[in-house]
Amino acid sequence: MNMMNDTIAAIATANATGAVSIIRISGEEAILIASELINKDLSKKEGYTITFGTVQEDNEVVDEVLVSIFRAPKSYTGEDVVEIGCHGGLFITRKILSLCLGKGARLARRGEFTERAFLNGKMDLSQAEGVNDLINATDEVNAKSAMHSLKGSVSKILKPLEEDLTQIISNIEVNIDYPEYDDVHQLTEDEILPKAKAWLNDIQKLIDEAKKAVNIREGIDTVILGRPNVGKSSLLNALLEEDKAIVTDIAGTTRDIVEGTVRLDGITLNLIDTAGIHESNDIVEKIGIDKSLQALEKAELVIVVIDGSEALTEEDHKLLEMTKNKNRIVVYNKNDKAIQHDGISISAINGDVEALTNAIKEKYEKELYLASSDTLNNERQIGLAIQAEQSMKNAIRTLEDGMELDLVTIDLENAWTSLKEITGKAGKEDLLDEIFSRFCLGK
Ligand SMILES: Nc1nc2c(ncn2[C@@H]2O[C@H](COP(=O)(O)OP(=O)(O)OP(=O)(O)O)[C@@H](O)[C@H]2O)c(=O)[nH]1
Ligand SMILES: [Mg+2]
Repeated sequence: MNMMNDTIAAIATANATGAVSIIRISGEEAILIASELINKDLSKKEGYTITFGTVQEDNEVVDEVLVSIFRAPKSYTGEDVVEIGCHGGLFITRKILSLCLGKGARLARRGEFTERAFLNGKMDLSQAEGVNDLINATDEVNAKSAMHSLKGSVSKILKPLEEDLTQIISNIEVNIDYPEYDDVHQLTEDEILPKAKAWLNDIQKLIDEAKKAVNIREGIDTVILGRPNVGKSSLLNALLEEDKAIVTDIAGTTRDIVEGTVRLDGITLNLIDTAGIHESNDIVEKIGIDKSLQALEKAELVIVVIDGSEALTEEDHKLLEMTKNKNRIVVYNKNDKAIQHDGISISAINGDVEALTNAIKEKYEKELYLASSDTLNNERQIGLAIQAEQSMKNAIRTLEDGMELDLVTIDLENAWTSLKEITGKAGKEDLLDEIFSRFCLGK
């Protein structure tokens, strides 16, 4: 906690020219430093006030500024915080920061303001991650889920489970350590086992939902597959609304993999257009086809494109057979000159792909709902939930084997610790460093 006695400063706004910039100072000396900077006594100013002032250096005016004061503990970090709003030129902003440093502030490390907020109990770890996610959110679903976690949704969903566990663990501890207390209920294996199974179920549901939510936010790896010339690249271009892949009427146009990202109402697809699959003797094309097949292996969603203007060929049937156990959507393209087929029919060349995008949205409706509701939010949180799941499985096994209750508590405590670490309450310092180092300076 020693580090926290010093006063830190950083530019809180983007490293770019704008109308205004903000320099943020936090710590015991924040108000003193700002007072010296603008030659005004701010020591009596209350929190949530704004003061106009002039920054001077060697009797020259550097800038006119607005100084916002937040007094501990009612501030972002929980310490005294001053935000100096100056004109947004890079030179001016850096100048004022360096004047603050000259008056005794230390340059903040990346994410140090948020780290202090966490250490001062202003937010838990999942909320701090929410700050980072919100800053980096590129669409509404991401921003919404970041805002949820910023508001403490993660600790909220974990709370009932944690409380239940805490209660049972402490009950067992009392039973073991103070057998003479007969006013405390004596728990038995038979009572704990169904509870442990229910907890395991809760944890697994959390993991499952979170994985789906994270996946949909980060992007579903989607491969566009089909024999040559059916319109795969045309479909990629139609979905991306740009001419990214080369389209010609020559079979075997696409040889390398072409990628692009598309967002459909919050569902992100990482699209891969591939070489048309068929028997080929061309060396380059063969390599391309191998790449297509590798992409197929890894894909979470496969869009199988069929030329709807022709009858299905043997190659189409092979591809349908090859992908039948995959999560797939079959589309009939070229419906502008089509023989009618049952199923999803599109015209990539005319940008008429709504039947497909609707099918995708329908397929991921539940996940999309999860992605914008309260779930665990990232790989770190999910990883800890998986540890808790493992510990809970161990607890169940120990119970079923009829082992002593004190052995069961070890597993239950491990599960509890893992869950607590999600919000950082059982925190490890090195872990904190890693998370906070991902923050932007001044946040
Ligand atoms: N009429 C019609 N023609 C289409 C449509 N989509 C694609 N085409 C035509 O089909 C031909 C092949 O299109 P591509 O998008 O290059 O097909 P591909 O599946 O990527 O082909 P390869 O890369 O060779 O495997 C081109 O001449 C396109 O103009 C469509 O919706 N309607
Ligand atoms: Mg192509």
